[in-house]
Amino acid sequence: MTQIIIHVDMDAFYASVEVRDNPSLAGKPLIIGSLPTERGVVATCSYEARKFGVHSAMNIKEAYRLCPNGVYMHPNFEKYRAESEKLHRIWNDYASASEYIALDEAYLDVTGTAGSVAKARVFAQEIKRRVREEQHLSCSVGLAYSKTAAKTASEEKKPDGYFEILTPEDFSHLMAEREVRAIYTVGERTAEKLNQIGIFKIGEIQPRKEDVIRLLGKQGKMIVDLAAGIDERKVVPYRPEDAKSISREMTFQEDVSDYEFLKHDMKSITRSRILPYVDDAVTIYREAVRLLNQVQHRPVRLVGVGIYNLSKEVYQQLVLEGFREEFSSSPRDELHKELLKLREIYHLDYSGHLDEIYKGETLYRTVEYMRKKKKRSPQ
Ligand code: DCP
Ligand code: MG
Repeated sequence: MTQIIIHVDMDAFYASVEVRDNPSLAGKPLIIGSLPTERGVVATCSYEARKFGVHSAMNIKEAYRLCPNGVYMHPNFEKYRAESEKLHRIWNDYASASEYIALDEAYLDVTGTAGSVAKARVFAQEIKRRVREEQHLSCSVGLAYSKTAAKTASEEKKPDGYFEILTPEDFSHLMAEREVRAIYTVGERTAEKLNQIGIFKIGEIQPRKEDVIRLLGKQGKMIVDLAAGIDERKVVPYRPEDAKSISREMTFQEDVSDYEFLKHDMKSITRSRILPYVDDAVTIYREAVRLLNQVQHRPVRLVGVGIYNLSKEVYQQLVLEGFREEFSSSPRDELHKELLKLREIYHLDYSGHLDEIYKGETLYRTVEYMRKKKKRSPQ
């Protein structure tokens, strides 16, 4: 699987938070939204209320008609927002990137953090356990190869559910008998258009894909893919700091006429290593060089360094002491030393530009220059 994605969705979120904080509500049909005497709608309701047919976005008068013995409450957004932050913190422990969809829902990219489906399964169970033990709430979790499949999976066994969809075939098989509306991006109007050409179920899309594309153009193409379980969308972190990785890469300029280079096969080689606590550029640089030295040297078009699974380290103080012992000089001096070595090799003088290089401003230009220089006078 190229991606391993977990989708988490809290069960009856607002209602569950209220029940947790007021156990006398447990087991009762609870409706969060307006009071029956007011104008308004249902935000959500407990699963007990759902048995009466009450659901989100329903007019409150209609809800009251269906469920006159329910408990009706106003929402407390402050409380749900605070709760949501605590949940995000738990979920974040397992993901390299987290995309929050609503207060109670997120896509977690666990491709790199889990490394295998078996481990991702353990993550999913741990998330459920921690949400239960630490927040006293229940959630439903889906594990899948894509975002769409993960979301579908988390809805499959609600409440307190867990479900996996591991291949596009499993996805399209599961969805075959469902209405086209169940496909992401298919709204009421699109569904109507599909119905007009005789397509009602998801399983009917694939055999008539040309018709669907003719009818809906670009969106049609996407619908055809989604029905077949093809969805390569990435988990997009809501805030940059939620991406616990950082990487920089540099593509070297090459003359188009440099056919010698273009003849080489374009292969990307990745080497990685788990490091104990690091928070300085010099250590990262040295590790990167060590890894670079492990690969066979050949013409290179792009070089990059990435750091994953970053965290805010609580033991920072302790580690900084060790850091000082190890490096008698500052990272800046270390960088200077490295640059002096490069100067020897490339006959380069950048004294006076150290500040700019250190800040990364002229790094690109410097590296490009070094590359050309080396080409002209091979060592
Ligand atoms: N919400 C809302 N209005 C809606 C839908 C939802 O105010 N039309 C709020 C209340 C929900 C929360 O967002 O508690 C999360 O929405 P979900 O769709 O995930 O619904 P629930 O978590 O309440 O229930 P479920 O168990 O179906 O996920
Ligand atoms: Mg929910």
